[in-house]
Amino acid sequence: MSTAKKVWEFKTPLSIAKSTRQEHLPRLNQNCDVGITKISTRTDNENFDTLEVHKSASACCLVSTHRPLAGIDDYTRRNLHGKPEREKNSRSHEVLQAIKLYHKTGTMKVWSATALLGLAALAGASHIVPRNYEANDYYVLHLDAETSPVEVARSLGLSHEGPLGELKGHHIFAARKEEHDIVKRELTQRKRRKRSLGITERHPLDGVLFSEKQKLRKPWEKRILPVRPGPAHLSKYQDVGVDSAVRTQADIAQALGIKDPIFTEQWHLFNTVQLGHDVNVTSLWLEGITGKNATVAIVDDGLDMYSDDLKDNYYAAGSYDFNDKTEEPKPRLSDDRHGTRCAGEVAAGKNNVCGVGVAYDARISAQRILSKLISDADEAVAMNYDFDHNQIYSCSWGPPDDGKSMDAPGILIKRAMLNAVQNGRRGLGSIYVFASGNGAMREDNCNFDGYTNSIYSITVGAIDRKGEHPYYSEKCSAGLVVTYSSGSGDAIHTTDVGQNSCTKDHGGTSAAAPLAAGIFALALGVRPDLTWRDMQYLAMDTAVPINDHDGEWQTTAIGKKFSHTYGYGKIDSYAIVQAAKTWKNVKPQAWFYSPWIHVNQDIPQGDKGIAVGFEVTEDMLKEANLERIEHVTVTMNLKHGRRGEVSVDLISPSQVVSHLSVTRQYDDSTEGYDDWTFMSVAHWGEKGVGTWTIIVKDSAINENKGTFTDWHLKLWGETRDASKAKLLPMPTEEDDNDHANIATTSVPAATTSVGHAPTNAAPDATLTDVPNRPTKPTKSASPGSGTGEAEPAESSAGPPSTWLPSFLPTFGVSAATQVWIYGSLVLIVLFCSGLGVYFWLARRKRMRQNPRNDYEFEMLREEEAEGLAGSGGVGGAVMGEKGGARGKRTKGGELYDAFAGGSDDDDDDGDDDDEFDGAGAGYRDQPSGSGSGSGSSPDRGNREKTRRDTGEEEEHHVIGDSDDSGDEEERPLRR
Ligand SMILES: [Ca+2]
Ligand SMILES: [Ca+2]
Ligand SMILES: [Ca+2]
Repeated sequence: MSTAKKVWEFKTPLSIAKSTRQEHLPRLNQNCDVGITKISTRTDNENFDTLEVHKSASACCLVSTHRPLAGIDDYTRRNLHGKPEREKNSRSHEVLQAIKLYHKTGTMKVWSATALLGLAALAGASHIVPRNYEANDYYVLHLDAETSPVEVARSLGLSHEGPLGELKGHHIFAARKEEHDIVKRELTQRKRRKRSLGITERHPLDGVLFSEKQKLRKPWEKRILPVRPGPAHLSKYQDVGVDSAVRTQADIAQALGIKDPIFTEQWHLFNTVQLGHDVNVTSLWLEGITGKNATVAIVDDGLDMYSDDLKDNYYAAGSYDFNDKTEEPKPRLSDDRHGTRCAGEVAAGKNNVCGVGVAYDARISAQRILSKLISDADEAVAMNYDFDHNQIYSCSWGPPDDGKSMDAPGILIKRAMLNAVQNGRRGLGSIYVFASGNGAMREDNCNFDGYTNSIYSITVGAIDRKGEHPYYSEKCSAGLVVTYSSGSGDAIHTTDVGQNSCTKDHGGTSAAAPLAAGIFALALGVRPDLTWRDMQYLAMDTAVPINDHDGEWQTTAIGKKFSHTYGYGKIDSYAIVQAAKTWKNVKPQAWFYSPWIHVNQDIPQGDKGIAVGFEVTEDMLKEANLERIEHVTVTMNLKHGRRGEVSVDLISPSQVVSHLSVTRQYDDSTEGYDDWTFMSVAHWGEKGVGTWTIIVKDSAINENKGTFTDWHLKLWGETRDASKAKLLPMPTEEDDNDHANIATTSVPAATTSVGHAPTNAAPDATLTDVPNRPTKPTKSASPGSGTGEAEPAESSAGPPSTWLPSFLPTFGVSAATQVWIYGSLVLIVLFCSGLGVYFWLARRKRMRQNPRNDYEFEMLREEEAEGLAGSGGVGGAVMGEKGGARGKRTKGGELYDAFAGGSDDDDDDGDDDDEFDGAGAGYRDQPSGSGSGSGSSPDRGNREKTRRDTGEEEEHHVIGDSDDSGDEEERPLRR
């Protein structure tokens, strides 16, 4: 069908004309190769116009009408024989869109030969123009609302290829191949001229907000079943089912009319051997909940839409092949099997082929992006493809799981993902489901993957048919849930490429993510109005903790169990759908950003670490309109000789611990962390008020050392007042470049060591200081206010003394109290000298373990805490000792009793409270397993590195980026 002739018929007179406002048109391309073979306009009583065109992937189309557009909705697409074609709503939607857009601009011209632009473009995939990277360069430019892409194209000598998918204001341009970035050069020159000549007259280039030269890069890696040494016996699992369960399974199949030949092998749907180890879905099917009216997009290496098991549920209008630029994303390479297998798990039909999908009446579409080199621009379009109808995007791929990559999507893809949650599904938000990764045996961790640690994705890990953690499934603080996949001798049995082919070997976290996506489709089938955040709440709230004996679990502030291995537990289909039925939609999203907290201290090696606290006050959250937390992200910088030796933990005011980063033995990068963002879902539901402490450690004593530069805390959650909700601005490359603009504090460093740490490094804590005026770290923030750089104590050397641990809360101090704070600086000096003695004593005290985390704390005397507070207090918040300070409200009244606060919020903490009277606490890692040796380090994966190495970084140019950073629209709000 890709080259068939199509006829559209409109109940409105149509004209085709050349647009004068091409930004509103999908494509005005001089090189348009669409041929309109015949256009018949018949103006009968009903004013029909008929257009007949050759369909082609590359088209330019301008269509308009003289009349009100209402009638257009009645259009029908007909085939060559005049028969109406089956509606493909996405296509029709696009056609209408284009027409409306053009109509808005108003200009009508008599059509001419050059104006005969194909409707084909509108027909679906048309907005993806084939690219010729051999001969051309491609640029994506983000233009402001006043700027026409045509003018920009003219000004730069480029060819405007059309808008970039669903990203508003973004356009793609082609140019003759050149070594360098010609757009950047022009923009820079324009800027220089403007400045030197004092030009004020507006020029089209002044409307360019962002530009990026596109590069083809390797596709991301599939989360395919890792190959293990030794023979694979995946298909030989032969345990016999329990009789009663086998009978029940047969009864269910009969009741539902399931005759699919491998249904009985599909243990993940109904496990007759390990009872209860399945997704618990059959009762939903019996209720008639089978995924009807839900759509899942499989973003992968294609989908065999000619498989008898998939063809009935295949949704062609929402599908596209971004690798071969055709409308049919079918498998073309010998190993293009992955996407088809994933699709089968979601929605293999109930028929006589293979088995069934978990949502066997759902629709499935496909975006093929993993089979060839691809550009960020194309991936961005794929991630938003038909996003009003594609509800869930199932993604079983990402950066290499080699235990050393640290890579994230490029800026355009990040924008596409934010655009999806803001505008997809008509504003409810697209739901991204990502496989956590298969690198656990190489100590890889999903917080080193910018897709899985995005707050916009639901990260799904794996468990096997016995409910155990398979060796490959990556853990991290960003993992929300797990579900079934390969391990313990079996794998997922699903549809394969071919008309009637099945496989028994689908596995890895690749198989877990689509299963989760299918289950979420069941929930959407019942409640299509769930937002992207509602779905995350439901997944978190209804997941079932498993394997509670393995020591991975901690109780969160809202009484949930969280594990870095299993997230909140395994998905229970029945539970999540039942909860969805009566779920009350949450209020819009809000966020709070701390200023950058400058540390600039050496990271001690061994048992010690640096702990730095930041206190969040009630007022800050009020101002941010943030009621309760969902996600927490930490963006940070550090330098280190071997990144894999570093680990980072975050401790919340409620004492919930997130292992943001872990040590990785294969990660020998020397790049450290460069504005890398880690994420945690462990703090879901917390209020957020109190001290948040970050602890950075280098657990290996050797020649590889490092420095912790700075960090930045962001709390994301639900608004207090929904009427004041805002939309997050699109991310820019400059978002994290404001380090120096913020009022910060320096951190006094104290290191501590905890006695002998159990295998893992024991951490230590240090204290820190706090930044002053945490809100709005804008340039206006006056650095002057605060900061005293306390002397860095830096001690790793001495006798290990325990210090104030990380838990020193910081307190925000009002300007008025600053005066006395300065006075307290003196105390600090005294305090420091007393520390040695204190710790020596303190150390003897047996630290008590926090049952949840095995953290040990020591108390600080109040005087000490006071001293600390004073010191930190400089301008703003003082770091208090966590927990400490409890009763001590000092003069300023500023010390916050973080600990007590936490306990108020959650009863679970109760027993710990007493222990934290002091300020600091030694910090100890968990016993092996979850967090122990951790070190992580971010790098931007090879891809990013390449980008930088080649100087491409420079290709991202924003007019006014450094100098005239005026475009507020582009800057995220910092609150
Ligand atoms: Ca089937
Ligand atoms: Ca990984
Ligand atoms: Ca080291």
